[in-house]
Formats: sequence, structure tokens, C-alpha cells
Amino acid sequence: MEAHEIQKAFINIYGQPDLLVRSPARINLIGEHTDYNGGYVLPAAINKETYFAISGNGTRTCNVYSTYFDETATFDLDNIQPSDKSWANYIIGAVDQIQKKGYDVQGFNIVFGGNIPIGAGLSSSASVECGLIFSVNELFSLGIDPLEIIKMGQKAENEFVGVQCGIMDQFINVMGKKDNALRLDCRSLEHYYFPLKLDDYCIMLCNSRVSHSLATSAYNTRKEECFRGVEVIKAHYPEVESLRDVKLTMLQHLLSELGEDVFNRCEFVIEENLRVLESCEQLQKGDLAGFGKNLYDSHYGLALKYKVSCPELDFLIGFTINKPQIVGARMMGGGFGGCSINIVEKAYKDEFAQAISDAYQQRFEIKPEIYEVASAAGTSELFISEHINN
Ligand code: GAF
Repeated sequence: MEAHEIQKAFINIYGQPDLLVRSPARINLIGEHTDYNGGYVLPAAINKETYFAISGNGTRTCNVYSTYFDETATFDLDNIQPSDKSWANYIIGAVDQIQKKGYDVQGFNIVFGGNIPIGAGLSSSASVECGLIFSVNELFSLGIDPLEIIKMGQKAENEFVGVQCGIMDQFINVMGKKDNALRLDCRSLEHYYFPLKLDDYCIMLCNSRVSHSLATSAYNTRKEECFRGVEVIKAHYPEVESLRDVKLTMLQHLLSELGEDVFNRCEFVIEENLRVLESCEQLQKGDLAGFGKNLYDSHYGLALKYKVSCPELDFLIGFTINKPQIVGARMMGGGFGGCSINIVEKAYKDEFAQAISDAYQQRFEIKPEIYEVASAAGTSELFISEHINN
């Protein structure tokens, strides 16, 4: 659904909204599972979005309708409880954070939905959390600054949804810039933008349309494994705060103490951080071949050392190998399903979409979805058209 359709759905239930907001999905070019390890990431907001139409209702009740799920949820601002509708918890959890920070939220009616594929690893969750906080902030002039929106969105996911995610998704949702990627240091939150110029190439996502059930529990386990690794390393190198401070040479002689699994997780994160830094230089120099190699290395690390890939994603990446029109590909996001990211020659994109779709369908009997995406601005207010009515 597009913005005007969300506005229309709102009008049908409540009349004209006071505010219309767009909140983007994200890609991550490289730097996976590095954010909660105090490392570097390289995401961009993209032109797939959730839209919110919202008005105050003068009560202490919030009425939420999601076109993504075609369901309504209602909750009381004075008695915040998790909902049995899991989608509603992204909204309720975000409101809970705003209230916990002492901001005076009033009752509202809201309709939200959009065109982000759900469960595809494009962070529809951060788009809902941060988009909701942005909307409520604007509607009631609460004065919450962008960094606070980011942190509240992350906390909503940690505390209400139960995923111990890092800060990447919420950060890029709020701070994204059209035509730019953003390099973020997830420890200091220092960041800089650079133009995402791929010349004759474009970014294509292949949505595997699988979302394996262990995604949340395995995500939290990976995080615990990395933190356990840091504790062991710290005993030898007290200056180490996170894996970002560890050199591969420091890790090497700790294999028996760490155990193979934790060693592999740590090694992947250390190597991935180095790949982000190198990739930024390569992209700035226009070295797409070098960048592409880093994408493949990232995928192999995620599959073999971090163990967050799955047969469907490995197939999608395997399909791209030795094709001169594709410079690089890898799984993207938390893993166990969702999308792969592919850097594909523009002239080959239609042929690529057809060929990979046919091959995947033949192998798994699932029709994948293929999207070309472009970078977009972070969450922002949209113009409300007075001409839309029911
Ligand atoms: C998910 C999380 F939400 C992010 O914080 C990040 O850890 C990512 O997985 C993996 O890089 O999107």
C-alpha cells in the first residue's frame, strides 16, 4: 500500500488525519552482527516504507489499525500490557518507552501499513517502532530528539518484543539520506555519509520468503556467545571493551579456552569489522570488484563461522557465483531467511531476476520476490492531501 491508501483507510474510519508520516526499511551493504559488538555497519534507508496516518482522540485510549495484518488493537495508556497480537507490540512497546522517559502521550487513532515485505529482514520492525515514535512526537510536540527516538525504538524491541538487537536498524531508519550510505561506529555513534554511486550497477534484493523459526532465539544466542568471548579475551587483554578492540593475532592463541564455536563467532565479527572499513574505501574509490569480494567473504563468514545462513540463502548466493554481471552478493540482516543483497549490472537486472527466480522456484518450490531498491531519506512527515476522501 502507498501513502495515499493509508490516508484513505484512515479517513474511512476516523476522518482526515492530523499527520501523515513515512518510515523507511533498510538495507545493510556490509557489517552484519557487528552492531551489538560495538563495531561498524554500512546501511542505507531504502524506498520501501511504512506509512502512518494519525490523529489525537482526546482520550487515554489508543486505537491502532494495521493494513499489513488487517487487524485492530486497542490499548490503554494508563495500563500498558503486551498484546496477544504480536504486530501490535511494536506500537505498544514504542509508546511504553515514550511514557517511561516521562513524555506526556495522549490518546490517538492510527492506521499504519505500507510496502515493506514483513519478515524479509528489511527491518519493518524498526520502521514501525521509530515511525510511531516520530509520529507521536510530532503530533503532541513532545520535543524528543532524533537520537532519543533511535534509542527508544531499540529499547522497545529489546524489552517488549524480546530481540536483543543492536542499534543499526533504528539508527538508519531515522538518519538515512537519499543517495547516501551511512557508515556508523556503533560504539561512539559517530557516523558519516557518502554517496552510494554504483554507476552501471544496481542493488537487487532476493527475498527467499522463508523465515526460520529459530531466528530470534539464535540471534540472542549469538550475542551471548560474543559477549562470553569478550569476557575470556578480557582476562588476557584488560583493555578490550568489545570485539572491535580485538586483533586476530590476539584471538589465535585463545582457541582452546574459547572453544570452537565461540572462537568462530568472534573471528567472524573481527573480520567483518575490517571488511566494513575496507568496503567504505573501496566504494569511495569506485573499486566495485574489491567491494564485491568482501560481500562474498561476508556471506561465507556468516554461513560457516557465524552460522546464521540457511540452505535457501546459500542457494541464492551460490546462483550468483561466476556471473560476470554480478559483482557480489551476500545474505543480509539477522539471518535464517529474509533477503540476499546483490550488486548487479543494470543491463542484466531483468534477466537476473527471471533466472534466479526460476532456479530458486525449481529447487525449493517457493516463488522468491526480487526488488530493485534505491536509497532514501530517514523517517519524515508527508504532505497531507486534502483531495483524498472516502
Ligand atoms: C538485525 C538486528 F536488528 C540488527 O541490530 C543487526 O544486529 C542485524 O540483525 C545483523 O547485523 O537486523
